[in-house]
Amino acid sequence: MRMLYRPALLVLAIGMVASCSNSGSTTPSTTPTPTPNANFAAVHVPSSGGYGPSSFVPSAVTVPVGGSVDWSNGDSIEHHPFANDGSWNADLPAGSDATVTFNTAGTYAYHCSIHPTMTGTITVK
Ligand SMILES: [Cu+2]
Repeated sequence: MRMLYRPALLVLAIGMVASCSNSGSTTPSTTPTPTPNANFAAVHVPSSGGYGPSSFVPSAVTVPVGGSVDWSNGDSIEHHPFANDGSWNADLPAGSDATVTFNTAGTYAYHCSIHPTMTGTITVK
């Protein structure tokens, strides 16, 4: 019995040494930093925004040609970003997101078609 017992102890000891050296050489894991996406701009509609000119936050954003703007509606009612020139619009029910991609350079003033006093500007260049 004694001859069988010793090899088992030796295996256990080697295993402990191996796990110690492994943990000692492991580099600490880091949380990946989100890569800023220059092709994307986020606009938030807060609750109780007052439905005025500062209800789209931020009210002015810039994206490159081919970039997108994503509106997120944190309000409890629907909003509807709508280009003043009628070239695009975004359905934005309460609690939802909507994305519009801009493939033509220009400055696009917009408003909420439900609350026309909510205004903003998208610059595409
Ligand atoms: Cu609105």
